[in-house]
Amino acid sequence: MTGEDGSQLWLSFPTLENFPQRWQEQFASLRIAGSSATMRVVQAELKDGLGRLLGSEIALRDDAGLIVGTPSQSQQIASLKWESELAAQGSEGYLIRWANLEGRQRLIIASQGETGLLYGVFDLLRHLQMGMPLDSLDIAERPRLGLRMLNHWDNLDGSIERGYAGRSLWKWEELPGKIDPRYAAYARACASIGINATALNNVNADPRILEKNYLRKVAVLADIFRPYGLRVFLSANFAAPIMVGGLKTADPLDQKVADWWKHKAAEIYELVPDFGGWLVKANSEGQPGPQDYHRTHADGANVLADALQDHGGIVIWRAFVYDEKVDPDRIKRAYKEFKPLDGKFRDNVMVQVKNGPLDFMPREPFHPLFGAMRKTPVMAEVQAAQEYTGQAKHLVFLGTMWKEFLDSDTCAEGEGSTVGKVLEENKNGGTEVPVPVELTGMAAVANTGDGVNWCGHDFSQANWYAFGRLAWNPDLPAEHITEEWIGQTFTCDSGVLQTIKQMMLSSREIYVNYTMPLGLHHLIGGDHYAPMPWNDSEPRADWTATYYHRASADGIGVDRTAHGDRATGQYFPAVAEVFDDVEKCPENLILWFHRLSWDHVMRSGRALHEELRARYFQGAEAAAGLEKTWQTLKGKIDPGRHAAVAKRLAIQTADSALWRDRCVAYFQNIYLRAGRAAIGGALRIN
Ligand code: GCW
Repeated sequence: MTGEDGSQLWLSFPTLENFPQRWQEQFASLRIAGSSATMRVVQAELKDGLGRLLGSEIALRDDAGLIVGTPSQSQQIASLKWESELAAQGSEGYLIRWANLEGRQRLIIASQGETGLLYGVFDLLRHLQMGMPLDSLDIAERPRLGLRMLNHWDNLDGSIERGYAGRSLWKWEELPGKIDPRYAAYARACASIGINATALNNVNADPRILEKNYLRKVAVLADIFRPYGLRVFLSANFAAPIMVGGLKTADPLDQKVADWWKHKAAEIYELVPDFGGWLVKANSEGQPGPQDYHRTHADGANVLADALQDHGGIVIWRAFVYDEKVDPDRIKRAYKEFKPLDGKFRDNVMVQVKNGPLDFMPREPFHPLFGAMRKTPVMAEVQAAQEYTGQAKHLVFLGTMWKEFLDSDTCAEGEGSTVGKVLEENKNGGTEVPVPVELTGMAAVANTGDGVNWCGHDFSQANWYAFGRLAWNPDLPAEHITEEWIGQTFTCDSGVLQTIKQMMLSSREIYVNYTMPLGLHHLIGGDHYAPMPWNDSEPRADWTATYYHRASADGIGVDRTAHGDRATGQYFPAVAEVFDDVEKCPENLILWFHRLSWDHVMRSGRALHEELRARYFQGAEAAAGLEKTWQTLKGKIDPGRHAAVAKRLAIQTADSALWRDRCVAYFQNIYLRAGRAAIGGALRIN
């Protein structure tokens, strides 16, 4: 029971009980080759982490039981001749193995790169803490995706768009002079789960971030993050050449504009030599973009990419667009705009696509652009910030949702082309890309803030954690991730761990049930938190709720099948066929793709209107169940965090009941009106 205020995240390393003496001796001494900034971090983390786990001081000795290094730094490691295996793991991957060196069994952490060593260190610490077997330790790990990135929607004034955990971690007004200890703590937390990139500012970008005085502040953060293998990206406002550059246009085909971006890139690289590149939201929700000049998204991305090319930077261009002119159905628009641009982007452009075609709903089908962009590297964007999933007031573990997404079969190349696999393929079709990262990746909208426990809800930390682990390996089971997180965050006591694990694993489905079951979506209003299924007046139709559910006397849902607006046709045929067929379509997405009558018989045998009602009741009851279950853990979790979580669970119980009552009343009212109309009709016929 440690980390009472949650500030230590999953990194509190409480002393291991009953740790066998022979292991105690094995890990009591350490030898680390190299003295770079990263190696200093490697050493500090091992000394500190092991020291806490073992409850004793760790000595640095030549004849140590644990040896850490790259073959180029350490003769001992070079002598093992693991080069080809290390090459296979890459500079961020590592081996952890036993080896007999100079007459003694030693545990080795080896990598080609120093960041790989750091990742190996955190893996070993996790292993020890989880009480995993040590005799047979033989780990070969490498990240499956090149970019494992957080996107902060943090504004320069310290506020956070869709932030639910306090104000921004970045104290722009204090930088570059004053350094908050949280900066290094943040980089460390990211490194502990393999996150290697961070975009510091909101995609609704204030162009001033590109001005010299801000770049100097950015450079300080980049310097702090670098030893942890964390590279900085910035969100760029497409109209920056006008807004901070004094030009009259931001037309991407204008030479002066191209030159402006080139100069800007050069200026940034002088301050931040390993700058990652620009993340861009363009022609979306009022943001400027190339279409303002009748140019395409590719034209826009390419002018920025050209500016970064010589420096090894990349452009991450978001596909979150939904121009009303493109299609009456919002969910079809991004595909229609981006699919024709496949092959038209520079080699150092990645297109970033949200997991679903709408907007981070509690459940969506995967976005049809996954698997469809054959010649463009596509990066996935998920949202750790719980904008539509309870805003850090509700316990919703998103690992299961992201697994569902990553495991979805796109059928792009026959069965088994899951989103995870599609993300892993390096799509730069044979061309040698002169960028320092593999152009594959996944980003999460960050859920961090400056509150004590970083994420608002103690359980929201698990979403940050799960994102890092899944971006490292999309095949990791959600169960495994929850065990790791609980074990490191709360306790390895198996009874408590299993109880919390069940709460976490069921939480997303519970949330779906009491908010938007059966494929319903966007039943919200302004703040995206409270239920508002009746919401029919917003500045845009596609911001209302009624635009999506279309509930009326004759039924509910939108027909997006081949008989309807043909959204299903954006998927590969094998997938489209399933979604099209009301019998085969997964019931949890049925009202996403189908319009059904209220009497439609569901798989349970119940009529749709009954099923809907039952789901809402089930969901709210299960939410109350989470609260009750947590009460059984009183005394087994430290009191501070137990009370904090209990408080939020009480809010969740109350708000889930509100969701249930409002939605059931609203839909029932429409259904009952339908019933009355039917009776009325029948009477008339008679
Ligand atoms: O989910 C929506 C949010 C906006 C956000 C936008 C986006 C940053 O409501 O706040 O803007 O998505 O992803 O660009």
